[in-house]
Amino acid sequence: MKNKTITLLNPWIHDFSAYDFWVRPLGLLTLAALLRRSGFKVQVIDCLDPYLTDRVPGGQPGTRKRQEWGCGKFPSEEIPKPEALRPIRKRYRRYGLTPNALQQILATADRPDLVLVGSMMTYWYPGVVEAIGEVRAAWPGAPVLLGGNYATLCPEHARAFSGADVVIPGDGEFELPPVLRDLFGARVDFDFTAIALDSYPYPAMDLIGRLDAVPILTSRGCPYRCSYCASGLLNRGFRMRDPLRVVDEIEHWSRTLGVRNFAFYDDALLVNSTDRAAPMLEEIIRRGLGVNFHCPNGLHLREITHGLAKLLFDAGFRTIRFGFESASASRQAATGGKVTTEELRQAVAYLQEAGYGQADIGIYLLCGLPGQEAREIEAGIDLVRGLGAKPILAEYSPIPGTPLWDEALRHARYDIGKEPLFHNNSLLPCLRPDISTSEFQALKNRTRLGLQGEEAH
Ligand code: B12
Ligand code: SF4
Repeated sequence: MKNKTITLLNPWIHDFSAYDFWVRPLGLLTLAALLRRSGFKVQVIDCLDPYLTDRVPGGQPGTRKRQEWGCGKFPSEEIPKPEALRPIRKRYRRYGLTPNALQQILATADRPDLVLVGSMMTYWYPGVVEAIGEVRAAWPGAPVLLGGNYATLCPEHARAFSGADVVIPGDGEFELPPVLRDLFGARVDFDFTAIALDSYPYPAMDLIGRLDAVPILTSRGCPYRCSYCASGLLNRGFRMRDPLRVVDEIEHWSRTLGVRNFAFYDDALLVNSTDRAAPMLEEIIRRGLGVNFHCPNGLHLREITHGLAKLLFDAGFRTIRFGFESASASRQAATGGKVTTEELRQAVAYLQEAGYGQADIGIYLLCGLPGQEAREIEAGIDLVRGLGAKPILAEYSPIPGTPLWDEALRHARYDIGKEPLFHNNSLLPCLRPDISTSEFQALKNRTRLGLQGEEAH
């Protein structure tokens, strides 16, 4: 496959709001590394890369407001809302490169033999459609394959509306080889062992020009099956890496790219902590890497012990977030039993002993679940604040195929079954109609009461 070029494209985000919490196209970069190892020439274009405009011929560097820990604002511009969102009284934006910058990048890139387009949130599909349109205009006739979470969770919608030639649900490393064989007429071997994540090459970070932070995965999937979560639909079981190989990877990026910030993208970073997180953290401390770690996804409170809390602190975990979701014992049990209130209490005490302050210990509380009353959300906020941690409201995004989906369909204020735009968490699609906007705002304000060092977003 030496003479074939494949372009991997990470599309724009179209949304009411978006913030770059270490957002990188890890799935596409993983596929790029596998394709490169099997002999293809690959190029990556990330519409969300804040530094990509520097490479636009004759282009001006984009406006970038980056924070010291490697996250920051995306450049953005207001765009018309899609028809379905017209009644929503919020501004709608395209986050990432301007279309003009993308057009220039496409015009000067090598014309590929194939384009692979990724996708993340289901309700970000208009950015996918627009990006595919630009690819079609720049490279007429080049085949376009679409994969990623939107393609996996809403395959029929993606087939009808994305404009891609082929929509491929599931993990690309398993699904792509037969498609590539049919397309190029030769066998493609990604040369990895399905169960062993350590047999994968490192994601092709070097194909992104400049990085403030690198995403890291120590595992894929999760052994739990919470009713609101898509992890079980997106992954083939729970696959784990050797913790020492993870530290090798962190050290590799820190040495070769000079990156000081790492964001764990795991669904279940702390699960089986004795065999995984604890040895990984001990090794990070032993090697004295001196880098910062962030966890934009919720960690498992149940795993926190006195020793693990101290290891997290000593190893440089700064932004720690945990999934608690609800203070209601019946909700905890009905949604999958991943944590109890007693486990929250104990974990927060251990984290405080380890040195974390109130603003450091972020506890996610799901809000807008089907049928959920305001007082359940309020009780969660008060409990978390009372324990000396920081409550963070996570608005529920209904996801097709999850156990809670049918209930979500019954409670939704919009036609979520037909239109993925309505899965958008910021629309709170399943919020009870008797919770008014001002009451919800009061709940949000309640999370901030008395908190020191509050983040600006
Ligand atoms: C990291 C992450 C984030 C990061 C950002 C990630 C990013 N790069 O954009 C942050 C923290 C910002 C985030 C935020 C949120 N997230 Co999130 N997030 C994830 C998470 C855990 C991992 C994604 C990832 O990189 N996985 C690892 C890589 C290797 O996998 P991958 O990208 O899927 O790629 C593989 C395949 O998809 C495929 N593939 C990918 N591209 C292509 C292309 C082709 C052509 C092919 C063939 C295959 C293919 O092959 C790849 C390799 O196997 C996923 C869960 C998950 N396990 O996917 C949730 C997930 C996507 N998030 C979700 C949710 C609900 C949210 C929030 C709404 C949470 C909240 N209530 O606040 C917010 C929304 C933010 C917003 N502004 O709207 C939901 C999806 C919701 C939806 N309706 O689509 C998910 C699925 C979580 C879940 N378990 O339910 N998230
Ligand atoms: S524990 Fe977290 S990742 Fe696992 S199924 Fe539940 S919400 Fe999803």
